[in-house]
Amino acid sequence: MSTTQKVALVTGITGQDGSYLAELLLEKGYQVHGVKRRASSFNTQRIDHIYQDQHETNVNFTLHYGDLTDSTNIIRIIQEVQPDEIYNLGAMSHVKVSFDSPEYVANVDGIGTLRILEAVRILKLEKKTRIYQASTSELYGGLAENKNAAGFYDENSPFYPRSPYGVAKIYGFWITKNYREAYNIYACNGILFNHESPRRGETFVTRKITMATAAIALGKQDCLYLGNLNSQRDWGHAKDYVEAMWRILQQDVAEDYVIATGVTTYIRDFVRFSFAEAGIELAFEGENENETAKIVACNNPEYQLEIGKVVVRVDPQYYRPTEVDLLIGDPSKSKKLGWEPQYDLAGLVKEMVASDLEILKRNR
Ligand code: NAP
Ligand code: F7E
Repeated sequence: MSTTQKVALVTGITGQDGSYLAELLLEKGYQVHGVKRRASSFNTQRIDHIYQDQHETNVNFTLHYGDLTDSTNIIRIIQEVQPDEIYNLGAMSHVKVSFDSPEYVANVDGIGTLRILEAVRILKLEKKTRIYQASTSELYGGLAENKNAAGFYDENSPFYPRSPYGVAKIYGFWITKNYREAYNIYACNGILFNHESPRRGETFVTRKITMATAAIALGKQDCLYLGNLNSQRDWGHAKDYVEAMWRILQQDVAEDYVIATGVTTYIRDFVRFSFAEAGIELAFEGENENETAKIVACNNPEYQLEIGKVVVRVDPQYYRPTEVDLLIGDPSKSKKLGWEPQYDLAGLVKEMVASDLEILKRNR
């Protein structure tokens, strides 16, 4: 290892963002350490390719067993690794599930952040370790009156979280800011709006839709059941967003940044775009629980689909006790980072649908 080689520690490395960030940091010449949870079945699918590549040379990529609910392993790993940068991406990240496990989410997503900050404070490493905290647009809660004059959420917009996930993450946000101010620790919040990819977990709405598009096109699924089609999200690509995380930690002064596209889209329209990507045109009718979408045209001769068949229905079991109706972020400040996303929504949908079609065809 060269003496100038930077060392990064990534919690949540087995997740969507962790896997893209690990690739980016390795490309940039970092030594990357990741924290993975012990599980009874494999949980490293998103990073196996990195592990295998690195196995040949076996120098720059190391995984450590650990959990954000356990201070002892957090302290030990940080002491062993002596990181220049820590990216705290580990979290129970599913908003709907957070209503079922609120205490666990508070422990992992809220107190887990404190454990990282406190370990860095206690250990007094020789290096001035920089910390990135994975904050979220869920902090805003989607209240219309809290948008800025231009109609966006920005770094100064008030927070009003609407789920145990959002409430836990707001603790993570403020404790990060407090450790920066109280102890002069270089710690930043990236307030990231939704970002997706072919590696997105299959129960988040975009991936659920692109997988169902592929499965319905190939005759493997009859119908896609969704919850609230009327909410709106500002969707970017995870590959672009991990680049922003890295840039946030390269600035002279530690600050918080909104990372977003500035464009918002209804869930219903994402469904439309996804099926259109496979050559299937849908028409929606009805409202709320009674809303459905049927096939009105299919211009892909590969797929044997019945025109008029209903392929999307609403199932209220996917509704949330409190919903975030609208998210749209103001990316103005992120321009200071020199950050420009490479993907737009069309490019994102195209890549996700193509990937899911390929996965399902391979497993035919
Ligand atoms: P993800 O795919 O759900 O990944 C979450 C990661 O956290 C996984 O590696 C998971 O491990 C790990 N994890 C869960 N519980 C843990 C625990 N108790 N201790 C240690 N690690 C634990 O999430 P993501 O989409 O990559 O998001 C990364 C981070 O950004 C999260 O903090 C999320 O809340 C935040 N965020 C995401 C978005 C978005 O749109 N994707 C937007 C804003 C903020 P397993 O693989 O073992 O489950
Ligand atoms: O839901 C609606 C749902 O679960 C998006 C996490 O990464 O981004 C993510 O949180 C919208 C909501 O993401 C279904 O009600 C309709 O309005 O894909 P989602 P999320 O809740 O926005 C933020 C920024 C994070 O920080 C989180 O970690 O889609 N929706 N029907 C549905 N959602 C799901 N999951 N499943 C449905 O069937």
